[in-house]
Amino acid sequence: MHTDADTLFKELWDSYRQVTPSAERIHRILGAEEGQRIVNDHIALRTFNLDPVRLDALAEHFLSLGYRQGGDYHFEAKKLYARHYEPPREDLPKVFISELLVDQCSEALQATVKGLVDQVSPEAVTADNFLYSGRHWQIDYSTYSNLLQESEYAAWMAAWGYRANHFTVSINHLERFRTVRDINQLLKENGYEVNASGGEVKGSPSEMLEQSSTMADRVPVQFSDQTVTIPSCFYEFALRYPKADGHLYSGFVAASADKIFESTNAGR
Ligand code: OOG
Ligand code: NI
Repeated sequence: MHTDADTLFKELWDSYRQVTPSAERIHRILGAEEGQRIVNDHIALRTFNLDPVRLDALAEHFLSLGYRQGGDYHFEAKKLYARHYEPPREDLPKVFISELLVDQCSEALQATVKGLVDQVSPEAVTADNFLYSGRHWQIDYSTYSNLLQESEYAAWMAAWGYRANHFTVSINHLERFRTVRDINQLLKENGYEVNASGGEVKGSPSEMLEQSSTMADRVPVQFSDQTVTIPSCFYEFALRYPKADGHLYSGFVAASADKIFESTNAGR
C-alpha cells in the first residue's frame, strides 16, 4: 500500500495525461505558465462490483493513506453506485469512486465483464500501481461495441481499465476566473466541447456545488484486432460554496454526477 499520497496522485496524473492531450493545454489557458497554481478538487475512478476489483478494493488504497469515507450516491438508470472519500490533508484531492452493478445488467454483459475481471489477480489489485495500471485484459473491437450498446460505462472500463477518468480544477483556487460560466466560455473559445447534458453548468449555489466538464478527448486504442479512436478522459471544473459553518461543501450532487458520467460517451 502507498506510503505517500503525493506519489500516488503524481502517477495518476501521468497516466491520465498520457491519454488526455487537452489536460496540459487547459492548464496553459488557465494561466499555469503565468504562475497560476492549479488545485485539484477531486479525481474519479471507475470499476465493476465484482471481486477482486470492487469499489471497496479501490477505496482501500485511499483509506490506507488516511482518507475517510464520505457520502454515497445511486444512479439507477445507469446501474451505478458511487462513494466519495475525503482527504486527510486540505491540499489533497477528494476521490469519487463508482462501480457498475453488473448483476443488474444483461446476461451477455455479465459474461463479458466476468471474463475480463477473471484476468485480474488479487495481488495486482493490492499492488501500489493498481489505480493507474490500465487494462488487465485483451478485448476485441466488436466486444467493446457490444458493451457500448448496453452501457457506455462498461465499454469505457473495458477499453481503459484502471486510471483516473478525470481530474478536476478547483475554481475556488483560480484568480482570473470566478464562475463555471466563465470557464465554459474560455473552453469554447479554445475549441473544446463542453458537456451539455443537463445543461453546461451543473448544480447551483443552493446545492453548494457547480460543475462543468469537457467532452473526453478522443485517442487511438489498440484492441486485440484493430486500432480505433474512442473517447478517453476529460477535464472537470468545480466551484464549491460555503455551508452555514463557513466550510466549503465537500460532497457531490447525484443529479450533476449523473450527467458528468456522460462526458466519456462515444455516441455523439
Ligand atoms: C464520475 C462522474 C461524477 C462528479 O464530479 O460528480 C463526477 C465519472 O465520470 O466516473 O465526477
Ligand atoms: Ni467529477
